[in-house]
This record gives sequence, C-alpha cells and structure tokens, in this order.
Amino acid sequence: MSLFDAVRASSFDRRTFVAATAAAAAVASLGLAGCENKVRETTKEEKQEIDLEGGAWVPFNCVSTTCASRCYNRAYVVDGVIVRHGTDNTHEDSEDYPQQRCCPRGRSTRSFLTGPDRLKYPMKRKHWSPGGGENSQGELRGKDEWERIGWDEAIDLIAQELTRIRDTYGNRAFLAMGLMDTRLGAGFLGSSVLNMLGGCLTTWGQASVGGFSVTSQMIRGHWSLGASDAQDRMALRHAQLIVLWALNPAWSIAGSDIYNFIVAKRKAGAKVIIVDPYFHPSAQALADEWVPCRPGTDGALLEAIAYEMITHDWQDQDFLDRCCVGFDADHMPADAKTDENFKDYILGAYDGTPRSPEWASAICGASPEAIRSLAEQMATTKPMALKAGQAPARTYYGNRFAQLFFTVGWMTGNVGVLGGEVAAGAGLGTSHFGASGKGMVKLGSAGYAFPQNPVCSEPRAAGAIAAGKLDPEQEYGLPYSECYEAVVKGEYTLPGRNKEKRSCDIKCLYRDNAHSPANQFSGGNFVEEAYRKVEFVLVQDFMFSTDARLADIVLPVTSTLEYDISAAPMCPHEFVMVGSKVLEPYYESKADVEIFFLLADKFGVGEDVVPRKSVKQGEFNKVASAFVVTEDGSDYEPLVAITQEDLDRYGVEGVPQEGRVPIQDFLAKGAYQVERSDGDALMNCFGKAFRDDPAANPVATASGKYEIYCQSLKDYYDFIGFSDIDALPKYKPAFDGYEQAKSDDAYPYQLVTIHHIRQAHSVFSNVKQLNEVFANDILISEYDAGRTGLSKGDWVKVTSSAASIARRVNPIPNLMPGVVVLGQGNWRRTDEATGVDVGGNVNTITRPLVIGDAYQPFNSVLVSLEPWTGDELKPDYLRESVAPVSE
Ligand SMILES: Nc1nc2c(c(=O)[nH]1)N[C@H]1C(S)=C(S)[C@@H](COP(=O)(O)OP(=O)(O)OC[C@H]3O[C@@H](n4cnc5c(=O)[nH]c(N)nc54)[C@H](O)[C@@H]3O)O[C@H]1N2
Ligand SMILES: Nc1nc2c(c(=O)[nH]1)N[C@H]1C(S)=C(S)[C@@H](COP(=O)(O)OP(=O)(O)OC[C@H]3O[C@@H](n4cnc5c(=O)[nH]c(N)nc54)[C@H](O)[C@@H]3O)O[C@H]1N2
Ligand SMILES: [Mo]
Repeated sequence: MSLFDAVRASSFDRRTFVAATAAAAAVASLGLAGCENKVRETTKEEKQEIDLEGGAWVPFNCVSTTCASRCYNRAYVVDGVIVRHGTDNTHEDSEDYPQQRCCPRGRSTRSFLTGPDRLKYPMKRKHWSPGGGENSQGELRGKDEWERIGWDEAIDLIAQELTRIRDTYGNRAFLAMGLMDTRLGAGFLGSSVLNMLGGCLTTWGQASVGGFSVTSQMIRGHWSLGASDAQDRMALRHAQLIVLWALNPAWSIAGSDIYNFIVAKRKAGAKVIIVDPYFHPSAQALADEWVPCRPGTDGALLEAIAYEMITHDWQDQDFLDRCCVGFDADHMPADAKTDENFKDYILGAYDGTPRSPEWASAICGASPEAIRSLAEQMATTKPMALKAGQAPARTYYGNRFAQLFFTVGWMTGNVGVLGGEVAAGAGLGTSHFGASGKGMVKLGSAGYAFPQNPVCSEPRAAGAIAAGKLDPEQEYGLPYSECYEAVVKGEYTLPGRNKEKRSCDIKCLYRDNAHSPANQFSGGNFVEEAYRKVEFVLVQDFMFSTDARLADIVLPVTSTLEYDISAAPMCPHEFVMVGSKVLEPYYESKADVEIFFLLADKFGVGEDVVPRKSVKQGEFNKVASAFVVTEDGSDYEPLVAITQEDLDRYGVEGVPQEGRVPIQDFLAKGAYQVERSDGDALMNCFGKAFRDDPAANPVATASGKYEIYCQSLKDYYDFIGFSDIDALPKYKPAFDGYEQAKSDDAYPYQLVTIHHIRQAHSVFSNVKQLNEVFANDILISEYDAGRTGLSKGDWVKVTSSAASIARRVNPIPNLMPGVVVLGQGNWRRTDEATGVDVGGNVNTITRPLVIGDAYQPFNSVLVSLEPWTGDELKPDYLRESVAPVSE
C-alpha cells in the first residue's frame, strides 16, 4: 500500500465528500457566468532574478506556526546566506488563480532567524543544578547567567532530573505547557517526552476562538473555527453586502485573504460595512460604512438589529420557521424548560425593555440612526455575507455574543444561498482554513508515533470541548487562563464540580512544542512566580523567548528553513507548500523530533514504542501521502508521482506511486495550487442541503435545527459551572466590560488586544525593522489623548486590576473614545524593581479568569493610563537583545 492509500483510508470520509460535491454540482448547475479575469500588475520579481548572481532561489515555509495565512516565501541564497527575499511567482497572477504573496513578516525571515535572539547552543542556567531544593535556586530564573553546555550533557541532565522528579513526586508533578503540537504533525500533545515517562498534567481550554466553540456546537451542531463556516472564496463574489464584524484581514490574514474581499467588492460591487471599535487597516481599504461598537457590547447592537427586523417584519420567516427553533412562541423546541422566545424577549415582553436602537445606542456607542441603517441593510440586501472574527468572542460573555451573532444572521436567512453566509471565526481565513467543504489539496502525515499520556491529555479535553461533553470524572489538567496562578497556588478549577478545586504540586514545567504559553495565556502576571517556584524548567525554542528566558535548560531547535524538506503545517484550502533547505542548521540546533529521539534513547524506550525516523523521512512522508481533488471534484488522487530514482535520490524509504505532478517538480516549485474559476465544480455552498430540506439533512443539535432557544447549551453551562448563559440569546453586561468602565473611575478604558501586523503572536515581535515600521504602540483616540494631555510617542503605564505594563501611545482619529488597542504577543520583560512589564505584553494585564468552557477573556480588560515616570524607555526597535551571548 502506498503512503497515499494509507492516509486516504484514514483521513477523509468519502461519504461526506460525495455529499459536499453533490451540493457543489447543484451550485455549478445554476449556470453562474464566470466574470472576466483582471490581472494585477506583475511584480519586479523577474528583474530581481536578473540582478542576482551566484546563488539560487529556494522556496521555504514561513516559520510562523499559528498565523492564519500560509504564504509562499522564497529566498535567494548565496553560499548558505539569504541575500534577498521573494514571494510567489510560480504562475501568472489572476483573480481566480492568485499568487500566494507573503506579508512583511515572511520577508523579514532572514533578520528573524539570524538575529541576536536566536539560540545557538544548549544552555544551562548557571546557578541551577539537578536535585531540587537548594540546588534549583529557582528565584534566579530570568535573572541568572547562562552557560553553554554540550548536547550530551544537556540530555543527561534532563533525563536525570525528569526521572528524579517522577520517582520522587510522581507524574502529576510535571506540567507540559502549550497548546497543540503543530510542528510534529501529531495533533494535540501534552509532551511527547514526558509521555515516555508515564505522562504529565497538561493545560486545556480555548485559546483562540473564545466563546464561539461550544456555543456554536450546541446551537448549530458545528464547531466554529472558521474552517467549517465560511463560504468558498468564489461564493463571496456573489455577495451584495459584506459585513465584517470585528474582522481585520489586512492584518490577520495578510498574505492573501484580504485580496478575496477586494476582488469580491470589485467583481460584484459588494458594499462593505465594518463593525468594530477601531477603523482598522482593512476598513481603510474596504469600508463603505463603519459602525463603531464598544468592545463586548456587540450583543446589545445585535439585539437592536433584531428589534428593527422584527418591528419591520424583515426577518426571513420561512427560514426561521423551517430551519430554526425558538424564534417565536409557535416554534419552541420540545426540550425547552421555559416558554420564553426570542421575538417576545426582543420586544420587551419579559422585562419591559424593548431592545430599541435608542436602548442599544447608550450601550454600544453607535448612533440610533447608524443602527437602523445597519439593520435595514443587513435585512434587505441579499445575498449578504456576515463574517465575524473571533475577537468579540474572546470577551467575558463571548458565548452570549456567539448566540446573538448567529441568531441575527439566521434571521436574515443568509444560509445555504450563494453569496450569503453567517460565518464565525473568519479571522482565521476564508480561502485558508476558512472555506467550507473539503480541502482541495492536502499534505499527509509524517507518520511519527508518539506515546499517549496516561495521566491526562489534551486530546480528551479538546474532543470533549468540541463535542460539548466535558466529563468531571476525567482529568484534563489546568485551564489555560489560570495555569500559572494554579502553579503558584497549588490548585486548579475543575469543570462540572461547582468550581471545586483540585490540588496540584507542580515541580517541573516543560515545553517541547512550538507555543509560547508564558507569553500567550491570560493571567500572565503569575508567570514569574510560577516559574520560580518549581524545581526544573525546560524549554525548546529557536529564540530566547519569554519562556526560554525563565528556563533552567534551553535547547535550540532548527527552523523549518533548516530542514531538507519541510512540508508546511496547516495549509490553506486550495494550496500546499513545501520548502527546501535554505540554511544549514543554525549552530548546534536540532529539530524537535530529533531531541525527542535522543531522550527516547536515553530512557531506553524501544523502537517498538517509539519508531525512530529522520526528519527528512517524516517530511517526505507528508509529501508522499498528499492528495489533491480530481478536476471534476468527485474524488481525490495522490498529489505527487514518485519513482524509485526519487527515493534513491532523496535517501528515503517509500513505495513508487503515480501522481498529479512529479515530486521533483513539486519540490523545485515549492507549491501546488488548485486552479479555480467562478462556478467550477469545486464550489461548495455551505448549508444548502440543510436549508432545502432540514428534515432530511438535520444538523447535529438536540432538535436537528438551528437552536435560537437552546436548552442543551444552558444545561451544559450550568453543569460546567464556570460562568452563566441563558437558553435564549440575551445581552448581559460583562465583568470588566463597558458598564463597569463607565461607573468605575479607577479603570476607565476598555482594552482590546488585537493580532498585529508586525507579529504572529510572539513570533517576529523581536524584528527591529518590523518594529520600526509597524510599531506596536497602544492606540488611543485623539479625543482621549487630547483630554488627558497625551501626545504621540509619550510613554504610559497601562494598569489593570492585575498588573501594569509600559508602552508608547499613538493617538489616532479612527478609534472610539474610551477604547484603547494594543497588539498582543510582545515579549514580556518585567522590571524587577517595579514589577512593571516594560516589554508591554498584554497578557501581563489580562486576568486568570476561568469562564465559559475555559475560553480566555482576552478582550474584557479595563485599564487606566498614566504618564510613565520610571526610567527612560527605548522603543522596541532600539532595544538590545537580552539573549545570552556565547561563542
Ligand atoms: N498578523 C497576524 N495575523 C494573525 C495572527 C497574528 O498573531 N498576527 N494570529 C492568527 C490567529 S491564531 C488568529 S485566532 C486570528 C485572529 O483573528 P481575529 O480574532 O479576527 O483578530 P483580532 O485582531 O484579535 O480582532 C479583529 C478585530 O476585532 C476588533 N474587536 C476586538 N474586540 C471586539 C469586540 O468586542 N467587538 C467588536 N465589534 N470588535 C472587536 C478589533 O478591534 C480588531 O479590529 O488571526 C490570525 N492571524
Ligand atoms: N491577550 C491576548 N492573548 C492571546 C490572543 C489575543 O487575541 N489576545 N490570541 C490567542 C490566540 S488566537 C492564539 S492562537 C494563541 C497563540 O499562542 P502560541 O501558539 O502559544 O503563540 P506563538 O507566539 O505562536 O508561540 C510560538 C512559540 O514557539 C516557538 N517556535 C516556533 N517554531 C518552533 C519549533 O519548530 N519548535 C519549537 N520548539 N519552538 C518553536 C516560537 O519561538 C514561540 O516561542 O495566543 C492567544 N493569546
Ligand atoms: Mo488563534
């Protein structure tokens, strides 16, 4: 059996695919006329080719693991040195078949990977030695000096210390930090290394899509991660109105997705309305109208839109009657425990407060006229694409926002119609993870085998969250947002037990994956104390990152540019990439999986448990088992053809196979992109079958319909017990929300923590030229700046109820008063004397709240701003690296 066949047997379900293509065929048969293809200006790439001599262009995969884009990058390499960056020129550019051009971060890869923060050697903190107790000198973490050590010594020390900790305290003394291991291609993992020793505690929850996940699962039978919600990018061209609700694709999907909106607007003349407290760069490029809305108050705005629709009888009553439950008294679900319905709630039947535009305006800040106009346009322009980013779901009541967003979307009836959509999680892309339907081209699996975690495991938690089935009898570990507080306090909150706590005594923090929890989880003000409390900290990274800085041993890892072949994790819908070696492994770096095998050898774990495999073989396997959709959309075929000569040439094991393109061509080009055209057989119209015949095509909810009134959601939240929700969508003032800001002088501003163009979370945030061009300053309205005497470039202390950070201010005219905006991901740098984070990491001031289904309320934070009176601070691009220097 070839690798392709093996993967094919396990990785996609043919039946779903056939159903999806049937829907696609139905759409295609509508006879949509393909529009003329306009060609963008070509780049200066060809000229660059001429200018450069003595080297070669090599395609590579962006080093960012969690960016929503996956763009085509290439480097001109002379004698192992990158001398020029380039992007996709593998084919002519057109709207239907666009080049996958990279963003400024990808183009800064050379500076990033060979900059001063890059780790070169295994390092040990000078005053740490194994054995625990006094030997740890834990209070020096983050302040100590570093010593270069050899790999043998590093592996010995790690193995010795891990074994001691397990034997002395048991496996629950280990905490594996991070999210999932994308780099190893193994799905969710606590720690591959600790699992070999019998397992560890891990962290769990929702780091990305906030309250969308469980709510979406319960009310519409679908887990929302963008991937399954958004329409095909071709369908977007049929929208007459596009509403971007908290969506800034020019920054969050910078590589190419913003282009889809530009094309959609140009092709169909779609009008674009932005709902956001910030008139962001995408708004500046796309917007016809901006409806400002205070953070976390979207629910009030949505209720007023519903009110306008109901009072004008604009709702799609047919869709509501046939496909939804709970809208009105005549369509209540059988399991409802109250007889409240949405329509009467909105009209004020239950509390005497009609949700009028005037009522909402006082909360959300948009004028009643703007709300009326938005409601009318959303209700009467058809088809409409209503797309929400995740940010409003990353608020305290992100779950309630999710309910209201879908409900109002469904009221407009834009489900299962070409050009219409009600899509959540769109911050993760439209053409990328975003498009509904099946992946058109996908890389396969590396085929590594990792031991399971017997103590607790993220897969169980992830599966349970996705299914809305957390089980209090299961051990899931520490909720993300309180993970560091829990280490400090020795207890963590359990789901389904009335916030009952379980004790933990963590002695070892371990990070062998490509995530940066010390930087990225809320409740970051507990990080230092947590790290200093334990006996041993190990971090694997290519940078001297926030967590690496607090470790006892750091192991330097190779980036994917240093792999012989690197098959990109998480590729887009129509496009896969494969990089070749651009750089030799940086100094003494090793790939994560090589480190895993070194420790497996040390622990004496046999090939039967952990079969060894070279990085090259693993990456090759992903390519060999890649598949691509057949032209008529009815099936898949292997992407690459492989001959015995190829196997010999690459020095890998495998079986020759037929395929769409010779593997050598694929590797040389570095990419494969499915050619698309409007109305092609690959176009999928999400929700069409359900809309046409909901009885025959029920969704996976209790009633089989979309549940505006959702009893199971309410029951589930009551059972988890972290925070509340109602069965009916209802706006409620949030903890640390606008209503509190209004009445509490101590913290008058609402802080929004966005995904900034200069960085992909913590990655790239240390690149000087990106910092200079795209300074991540705290944005404040000109009105508030003027009122409080702040000018551009002034340093301020930003304080929440948790802690303080320092940043420069940038007053702008295009932001709501009362709101401040700061890009997340800056590397924490706590000033030991004052405790203020002068690195400006937003998660130093987000709080460790365990809410909802353990999602993190990153965007419900109230802060004060005061002029900085401490020592003089330098802007990021002038700061020196604090990485240890060792030659
Ligand atoms: N450059 C870059 N791109 C990225 C990433 C990155 O780190 N850097 N990360 C990727 C990942 S993993 C993800 S999950 C996505 C995230 O994608 P998103 O969650 O969509 O991105 P954000 O920038 O957090 O928020 C988008 C907009 O929401 C607005 N907003 C915030 N809170 C509210 C609110 O309560 N109501 C309203 N109406 N608007 C609000 C903000 O002002 C901002 O303009 O981005 C992906 N793309
Ligand atoms: N306040 C606030 N916080 C947020 C968000 C927000 O909107 N606001 N957004 C949240 C979201 S949406 C997400 S998805 C999370 C993302 O959070 P994370 O995924 O934790 O963030 P990254 O910064 O991508 O972490 C990547 C780390 O891995 C390292 N690394 C990269 N490649 C490799 C490799 O091959 N091997 C190893 N060992 N290390 C590698 C990088 O140097 C970096 O330290 O952040 C969340 N945090
Ligand atoms: Mo995310």
